[in-house]
This record gives sequence, C-alpha cells and structure tokens, in this order.
Amino acid sequence: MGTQIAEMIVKRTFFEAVILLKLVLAVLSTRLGTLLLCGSLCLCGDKWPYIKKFSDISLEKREKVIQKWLRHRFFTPIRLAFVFIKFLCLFVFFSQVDENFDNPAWEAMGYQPDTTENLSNDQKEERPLQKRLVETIHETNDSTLLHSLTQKGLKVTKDPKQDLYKIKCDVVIVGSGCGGGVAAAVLASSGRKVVVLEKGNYFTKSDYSSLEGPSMSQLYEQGGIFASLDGKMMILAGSTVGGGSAVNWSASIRTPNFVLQEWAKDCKLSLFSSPEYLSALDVVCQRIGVTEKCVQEGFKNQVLRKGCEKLGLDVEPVPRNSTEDHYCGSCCFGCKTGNKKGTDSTWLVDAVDHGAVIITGCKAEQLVLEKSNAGGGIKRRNKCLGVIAKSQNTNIAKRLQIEAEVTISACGSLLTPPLMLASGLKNRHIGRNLHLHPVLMAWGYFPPNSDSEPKGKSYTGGIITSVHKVMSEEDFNVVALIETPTLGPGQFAAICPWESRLDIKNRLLGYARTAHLFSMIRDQGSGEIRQEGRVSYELSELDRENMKAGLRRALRILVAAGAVEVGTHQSDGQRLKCEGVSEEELGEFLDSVWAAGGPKAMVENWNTYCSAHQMGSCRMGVSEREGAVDENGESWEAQGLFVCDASVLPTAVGVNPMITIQATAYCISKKIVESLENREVL
Ligand SMILES: Cc1cc2nc3c(=O)[nH]c(=O)nc-3n(C[C@H](O)[C@H](O)[C@H](O)COP(=O)(O)OP(=O)(O)OC[C@H]3O[C@@H](n4cnc5c(N)ncnc54)[C@H](O)[C@@H]3O)c2cc1C
Ligand SMILES: *[C@@H]1O[C@H](CO)[C@@H](O)[C@H](O)[C@H]1NC(C)=O
Ligand SMILES: *[C@@H]1O[C@H](CO)[C@@H](O)[C@H](O)[C@H]1NC(C)=O
Ligand SMILES: *[C@@H]1O[C@H](CO)[C@@H](O)[C@H](O)[C@H]1NC(C)=O
Ligand SMILES: CC(=O)N[C@H]1CO[C@H](CO)[C@@H](O)[C@@H]1O
Repeated sequence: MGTQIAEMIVKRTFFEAVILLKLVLAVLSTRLGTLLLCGSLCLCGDKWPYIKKFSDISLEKREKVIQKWLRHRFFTPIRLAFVFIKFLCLFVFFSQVDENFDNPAWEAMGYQPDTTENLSNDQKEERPLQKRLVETIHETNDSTLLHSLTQKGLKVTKDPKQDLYKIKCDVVIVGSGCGGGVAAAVLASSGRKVVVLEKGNYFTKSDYSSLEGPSMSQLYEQGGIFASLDGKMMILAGSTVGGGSAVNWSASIRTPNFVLQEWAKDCKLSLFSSPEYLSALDVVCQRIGVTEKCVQEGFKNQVLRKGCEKLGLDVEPVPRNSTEDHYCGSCCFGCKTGNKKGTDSTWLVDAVDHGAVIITGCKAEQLVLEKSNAGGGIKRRNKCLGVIAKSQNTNIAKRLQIEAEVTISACGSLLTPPLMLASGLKNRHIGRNLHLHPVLMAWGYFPPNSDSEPKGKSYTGGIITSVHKVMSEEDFNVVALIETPTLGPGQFAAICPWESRLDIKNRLLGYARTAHLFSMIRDQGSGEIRQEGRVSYELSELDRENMKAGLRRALRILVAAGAVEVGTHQSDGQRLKCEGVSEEELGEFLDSVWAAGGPKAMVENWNTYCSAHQMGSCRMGVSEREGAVDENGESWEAQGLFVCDASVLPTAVGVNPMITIQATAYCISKKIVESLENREVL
C-alpha cells in the first residue's frame, strides 16, 4: 500500500505537493525535527538525548501530535501535508481490492460492490465501437499500429525524416466526451471522414469492474486524485472513451431559461436564444433517452425527498438518460448494465456507424498551426492544419500527425486550454474564466435496524433522482441546488474529517447508512488553468454566502428526514446529535455552519470543496476581446480550429451541465457542417 501511495503522489500530484511532503517527512525522520514539530510529546526516550523521532513515538502520542497540528494555524503547511497523506491513505486503503476483488474492511462497513451483474444474459456482446476502433494500448510496435490504422480504413503515409505517421481526414476531434462525441456523430453523419483521438482507453459494460479503486484509476483524469493548487478543491473529471459521460451521475437537466437569456443578452451570444439551440436540446435529450420517471428511489434520494416534504419544501424529479427502473448506484465507475447512455453508447456509436475512426490511448500534444495569408471573410492570423499526437503506449515510438480541414478541441475545460496554449495561441481568455460548480457536503446518519424509513444503503439506487432548489427570499433566484452524491468507500473515507483513530473508525462503520447531500452553487468566482493539472481557483463573497445557505438547508433536510446525527466535512468534525434537540439548538448549530476555504486558508477550521463540473475556460465571445472563440466555436486566432466542449460556455450553467454541453456542441458542429458545404459550393 505504501508503494501505491508513493506512486500516486509522484505521478498524480504537482511538484509543490511532492516537495512539501518530502520536507515534512524528512524533518520528522530526525529527532531534532520531531522536537520542533511535536514539542514535548516526543520527549519520551529513556536515555539521552531523551527525544524520539516521529516513527518511534507511541501511537497514542502520535495521534495527539496530529490533533495538535490540526488545531493550530501555526502548523498550516504541516497540516496541509497531513491532510494530503490522510486523503491518499484512506482512499487507497478503502478502495483497494485483493485477488478476490474483496477488501477486508468492506464487510464491517456494510459494503458489497456490485459485481454480480455480469453473470447475466448477454455475456459476450459485441463492443459497439469495435469495428472502427484502434486501441493503441494493445499494439506491440509501430508496424502493428500502422497495420491497425490501415485496416480500419485510414490512409497513412510514413514520414521517415520526422518519425511520423501522417493520416489525412476531413475532421479531427480531440477528446471523446460530451462535446467530442456529439461533434463526431454530427460530422460523420454529414459524410465527412472523421478521426477521434482519445487519450483514455475504451471500456464496455463487461469491462467495467464497478470497483472503486481500479475504476478511478482507469476512468478518471489523474486517477481521481486531482486537487487545485491550494488544496481547497478536489476535482473529478472523466478520462476514457465517453469522457465525463461514461462516469457521470446521469442527471440530465436542460439549460435553464434565465441562463440562456443572460448569455443571449449580457454576452450578446444570439446562439443561445436561437430556435436552433432549443431544438438541439430536444435532439440531445432524445438521443440519450432522457426520462423523468423513476420507479424506485434509492436511500439518499428518499432522504432528500422525505426531508423536503416534512419541511414543506419543493423537491423535483431529475431527468436521467437511463431507464425508469435503473437502480444501480455504481454508474460513476462505468455502468455495468450498459443502461446509462453516455456518449460511448450513443453519439460515438452513430459516429462509428458513419465511418468515423476512434484512436484510443492517444494524446494530442500540439496543434499544427501555420501563419495565414488567406483573404476574405474574417481574417485570422493562423490556419490550423491538424494535430500531432502520441500514443500512451511506450512501445510505440512514432507520433501521429492527423491532417484535417477542421480540427476540433473537445478535451474538456481542464485540457483544452493547455493544448491551445502549448501550441502557441495567445488569446487572453484561454485558460481563464474556469468555473467549477463547487460543492460542499453535509451528512446524516440513519441507524441500520431502526424501523424508520428510508430503507436501503447509501451506495445503491439511482445517484441523482431528486433535486431541491434553495431560493433567495428576496428575488426568488436560485441560490444553491441540493442533490445527492455517490461516494465509494474510498472516497467516503478520504473526505471524512479526521479527528481521532476511534472517530474515523466509527464514521466508516456507519458508511452504508450515512446519507450525503450536497449544496452546489452557480459560481461567479472563477479560476485559471494554463498548464495541465495546475488549477487555481477563488470563490467570490456571494458564492460563499450562497454555499452557506445551501449547506444549512441540506443539514435541515437531513434532520427533518430523521437522521440521528448530522454534520459537515469541516475539519474539526462539526456535528450535531439530533435526538431531542430543540429548534433553538438546531438554529444555533446551523448558525455555526459556514463555508470556510481549504486547509491553506488561515483559519482554524476549513472545508474541502469538490467539483465534477468544469466550464468556461475558453469562452465564446462576440469579439476577440470578449472571448477565445467566436459564436461558431472557431478560434479567433486560427482558422479551422474549433472548440466543442464545456470550455466555450460563457459562465457557469448553474445546473448539471452535460445537456447544455451537448446541445452547444450540437449547434457548433451543425454550423461546421454548413460551412464545409458552403466552401465546396464556392
Ligand atoms: C463523477 C462525475 C459525475 C458527473 N455527473 C453529471 C451529471 O449527473 N449530470 C451532468 O449534467 N453532468 C455531470 N458531470 C459533468 C459532465 O460529465 C461534464 O461536464 C462533461 O462530461 C464535460 O464534457 P466535455 O466535453 O467538456 O469534456 P469531457 O466529457 O471531460 O471529455 C474530454 C475528453 O477529452 C479527453 N482528452 C483531454 N485531453 C486530451 C488530449 N490532449 N488528447 C486526447 N484526448 C484528450 C479526455 O480524456 C476526456 O475523455 C459529471 C462529471 C463527473 C466527473
Ligand atoms: C465477471 O466477469 C469477469 C470478466 O468477464 C469475470 O472474471 C468474473 O468472474 C465475472 N464475475 C462473476 C461474479 O462471475
Ligand atoms: C512487431 O510486432 C509483430 C507482432 O508481435 C512482429 O511480428 C513484428 O516482427 C514486429 N515488428 C518489428 C519491426 O519489431
Ligand atoms: C451522462 O449520463 C447520462 C445518462 O446516464 C447521459 O444521458 C448523458 O448523455 C451523460 N452525459 C453526457 C454529457 O454525455
Ligand atoms: C424516455 C426515454 O427515451 N427513455 C429511454 C431511456 O433509455 C432506455 C434505454 O436504456 C430506453 O429504452 C428508454 O426509452
């Protein structure tokens, strides 16, 4: 386990974190350093110099030392290091599995992963993308890759001087997530030769393990261990064929009308008030089969519903793309039933049926740009000729150069900006305006054998089937959304506040009957991503107020639903026993709940935020001064380069964004089809 953690630290985090950890561990490995950081608690040796280094101190005293670090702001860098190590250790320990796909702690936690479903019927169903798929990870060498590429119908030429394979096509799309999948389908159906590059690998329903440990590292960006530079925000994003849509929680909500109006009026982007956009919403919802009906709600959503009903608050059903009776809670680790309609089982299938080729395990490194001397229309400084990509498979030495008339970046908001900047584009909006839809969680514990409803377990049932909107009392604007997350045992353990050994054990024992609700806000504050993996981000004052209101409401709902204990993820383990508690005491508790920042904030207590929705980092604007791409999604700096993912959205959407992303991608790619046709007519 130690090596696994060390590997994660080195591979998946930024160098500052590695340096900090090294430093703290180095200091603690000496007696003098230990004295410095632990004070009198290390004075326990029985012979001179009466000081022990950290690893020689008794467990009890080490626990006390850590508690002291956590309480004092003086120890901020050390507590940052501790929180980081604690996060990784608990995540790895509680998500790892042995040869039998079991974990020694799961039984006590009441957790049973969903591994039985593959016993069922259609065992060896065909992989829907197989006929046009080149999985570079399975190739043995350059010549087998060449063979596969040609076999799937691509024209490949060798460029011996530059160590390249050149591939010609009409459209190359980088990324196969929500945006890329839609673009691939639309362009391929229009008769264009499309190549999709995806750095993740391809998994179908029978490949998915539904196990948290392996799934997180196979399907998520940075293996699911992705924090902002200041450690305040944990970021989740998909990285596999299907991108975020293969792991998303199925909530399929249309772009709210007031958001569309704002984008059309304030940002002057008429696209969002056009009939084309509205019909794109219909097309998208239809293709992925969105349904509002849910036959049986799981435990967490029952908690949300019951709490709201008791308080006289509105709860709305959340449309999903899965069938009405879809009841599996591990869709976030890839849906084993194949029931959830991510792009990998919808749009990408359409694309492949129309001849598109998908190359997986292959990462675009750079766009190929050329100074432009083209006249006519809007003049752009460069022309984009395609991309250069490299297989993640180390047995393959040759790079691929895909040459195309149209190049589409659909890498998502965290990776489109680094690709554009690495290629030399300079627009100041690239990498800025990154919105994250930050989330804070509240939890409520419901004892297992009480007769009290709701029944069920925290990790089963549809993930998001109900939502409550917290409205402002003044102007009836939505302040926050309350929804339910799904947390595997590893994620659960990792984000629980650590107070003591005994306390964390008790929390974990309650895993199966602990309901989490989260408060999600439409953030006005924003952040930056210019290099891969390096996100900085700041909430605005209003964001904090809204978050606080959402979090308080979530706690109230949990109490009303009958939780015996509720709490937040504040670092001091803030919580309240609910039995016999008066309205006054509850009010007092809620008043103490606020939305402090992460461990680096100079305060005694902090909260760790999460984000699964990244948007806006390459925004659309009516001019080069207002955005990185124009209303057609085309870069202001490079002709033939389009962005087709969440990064073009001008602001945060305020609701789960995938439908908005797909509808926007649909409109952008329809326009590309038109412009390609017009060009031919001329
Ligand atoms: C756990 C989770 C749950 C979610 N639940 C919901 C939900 O219930 N409802 C909802 O509306 N939204 C949900 N979302 C959000 C939604 O999935 C994302 O907002 C959406 O997928 C973003 O779409 P995108 O096209 O911008 O990028 P993505 O879908 O992230 O696709 C980007 C793809 O590009 C690939 N890529 C990146 N760089 C390169 C490169 N250089 N070369 C090759 N390939 C590259 C990546 O591997 C990735 O597969 C969830 C997200 C997560 C992580
Ligand atoms: C599920 O499928 C995998 C691989 O297809 C197989 O190894 C495993 O034994 C199956 N699980 C069960 C419970 O049969
Ligand atoms: C590449 O791998 C194939 C299959 O393993 C093998 O037959 C072939 O000789 C290899 N070619 C080179 C150039 O190594
Ligand atoms: C997320 O999953 C739902 C269904 O599970 C699907 O309808 C939707 O298309 C997915 N999101 C995206 C952006 O693909
Ligand atoms: C309303 C709707 O289109 N529902 C669809 C959801 O997806 C399933 C397949 O998983 C379809 O059978 C439903 O028709």
